[in-house]
Amino acid sequence: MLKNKMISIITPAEKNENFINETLESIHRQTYADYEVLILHSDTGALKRAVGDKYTEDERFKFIETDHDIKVGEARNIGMDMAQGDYIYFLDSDDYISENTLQLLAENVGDYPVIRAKMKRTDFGSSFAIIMPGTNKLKMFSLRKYNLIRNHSALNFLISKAQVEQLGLRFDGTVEGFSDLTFMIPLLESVEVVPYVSEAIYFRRRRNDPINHPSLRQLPVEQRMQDLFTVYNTLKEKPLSLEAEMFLDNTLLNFYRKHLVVKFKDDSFIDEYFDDLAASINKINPASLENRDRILLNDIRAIRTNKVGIFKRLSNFHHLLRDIQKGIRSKKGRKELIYKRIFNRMALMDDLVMFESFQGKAYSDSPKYIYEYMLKKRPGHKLVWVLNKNQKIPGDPKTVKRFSLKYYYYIARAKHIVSNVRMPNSYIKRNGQKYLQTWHGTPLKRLAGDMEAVHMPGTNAVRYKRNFNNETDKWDYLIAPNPYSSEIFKRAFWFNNTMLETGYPRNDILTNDNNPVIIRSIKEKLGLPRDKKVILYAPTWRDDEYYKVGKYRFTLQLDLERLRAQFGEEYIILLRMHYVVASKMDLTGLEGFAYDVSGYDDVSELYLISDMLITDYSSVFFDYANLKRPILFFTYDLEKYKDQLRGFYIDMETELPGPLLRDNDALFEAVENIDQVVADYEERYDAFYDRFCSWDDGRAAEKVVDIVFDK
Ligand code: C2G
Repeated sequence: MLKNKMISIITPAEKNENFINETLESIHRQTYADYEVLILHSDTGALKRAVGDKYTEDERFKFIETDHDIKVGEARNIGMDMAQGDYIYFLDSDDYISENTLQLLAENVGDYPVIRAKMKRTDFGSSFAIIMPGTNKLKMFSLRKYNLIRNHSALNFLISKAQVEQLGLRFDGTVEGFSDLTFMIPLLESVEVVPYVSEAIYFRRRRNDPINHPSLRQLPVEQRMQDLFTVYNTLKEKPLSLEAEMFLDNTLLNFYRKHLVVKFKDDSFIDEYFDDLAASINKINPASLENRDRILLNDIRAIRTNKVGIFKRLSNFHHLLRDIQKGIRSKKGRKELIYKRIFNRMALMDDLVMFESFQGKAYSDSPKYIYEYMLKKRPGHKLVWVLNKNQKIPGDPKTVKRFSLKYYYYIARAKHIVSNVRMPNSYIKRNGQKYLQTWHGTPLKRLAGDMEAVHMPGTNAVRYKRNFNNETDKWDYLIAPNPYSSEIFKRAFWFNNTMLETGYPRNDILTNDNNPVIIRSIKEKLGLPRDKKVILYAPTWRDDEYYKVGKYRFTLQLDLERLRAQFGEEYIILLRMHYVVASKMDLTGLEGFAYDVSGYDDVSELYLISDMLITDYSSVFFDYANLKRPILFFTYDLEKYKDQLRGFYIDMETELPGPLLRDNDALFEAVENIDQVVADYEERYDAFYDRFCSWDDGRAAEKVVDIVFDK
């Protein structure tokens, strides 16, 4: 019986070369063998080479060459034209199905023209799931059958080819989003019931790159809106059942409430799209508006009577209400409300510059050096610092705590903002405002857009990248410390504003102040002995070791007792934890040898006074190399860090200016024989220096200020 049911699986593959192997593998593993797979791609030669013999030698897998710029709907139409099966099944080339999905569909379809099975969302990287045997009972959908078009998609329906041909079903090949509706609505209109089998599972991969490789749902709202209007208007031209109409109307109204209302904050968006919106809203069946709330109905009335002015006022008023509702819930919310509604409407102050380093945790990094240069060379500016501790700093500027009301006041009014990390998501970049992002290190670990998975608490890859991209869109200037970073930043931050290829202002002192007098004065400030050499231990943080969001754990693997026993006569050690690490160190018994300098503001000054650096995957070594002093890499968790957490841009084994040391024994041996290590790594160090330090000439702050602040 099953023999007669050949299934044509239609799989458009454009731009999914990275994922398709798992898709094909899941087809290959099916317990049901009577199928063909139509794989559509613009370069089938390359695709075949990429997927390998297993599929190219199996004649059920058919590779069909298409134009490169056709949309998924059009590719599926081409697939349907070529399909030879009794049934059609759409499988996207970044998704996969469990082993018995086709079999269950084929066994249960009976004489029904269409059957549907279960969808599950899965994260990038998840593998095949084991499905527990279930009851295998069919559920029947009749009036509610339209609700089976989850996410507006034709996926995981097994559809009789005869039915498709008889109805002349096509996808709308002109749109990216919602194209399945032109296929699905007439199909479901033509059947009384749709059986549903919950054991046959289709896994939808949650895409992790909404900026460069968005899934259809991740496309910009403007585009999805236009697509929805096109499809909605086309479908509404023909007579429809009330249920189908209500399903379509709901789709439109939900999209309006979820996405358009947010966009309508901006009056110019209303001006641009009001007419298109009105054209579709006017087609809504009155039955779909029953039992809707007043706010929505008022909006709809204004749209239907074509009153743009009233609609704008309503929209502004609703946003004000929403802001107030959101704002009054918390102290921070109230401040943000005042920020958005009051401070942001006051004029920008042209002479005001706001500085921030590591979220107000320190007076440090490039913002500090840009500030100090401006203090000296650019009088006439009002300079404000974000500092969470009460501390006195040169120039005695106004200081504000991050997230205080004054902080919001200044981020609203400052003409210039200088920061080395991201601003809060609530920061609204104003017209005329200039945002100089200094960033805080040459990247070794993969950054933002280049990250595959995100292992930090409280977020996921999609949200992380979206938020990050919203932030980088606000940057007018970004400092690159070297050509290597410039290239990576452009890509990983999606950055195409002004790249300041100047080197790092924070490294100016490594050139200008590398002398005994300054070194002695810093040591005195820290209360360090003068007669001992200094080792600086400055590791980075681990994405997956934390107490809570933003507070990370660090377990010291360095054997301090042994270090003192072996090297205490000659050296002292400074322990410098990353600024997100919240663990406190207990150095009892190690007084006079180990010093916790994690709270010291400026790590650049610590570089100056150290004779040797021990680090791991922290960007500190790129800066430290300016001093041409020895660097050791204590990388006891290299595999985990590299493969599971982040991935690196450079080859740690061959490109670093010092040795990788996996345990305390190896580390101690290197410290013992440091002169030999230096000699062994001389050539690599020179190459490293040329590649990463050649822009740092002691004048970076000056160059940055000259470009960003008119003389
Ligand atoms: N830092 C420090 N002490 C440490 C580690 C880091 O003061 N023990 C400071 C240094 O200025 C360093 C910066 O924080 O350059 C960034 O630290 P990384 O360890 O490199 O980690 P991260 O904050 O994740 O930034 O492009 C750079 C990356 O974004 C890395």
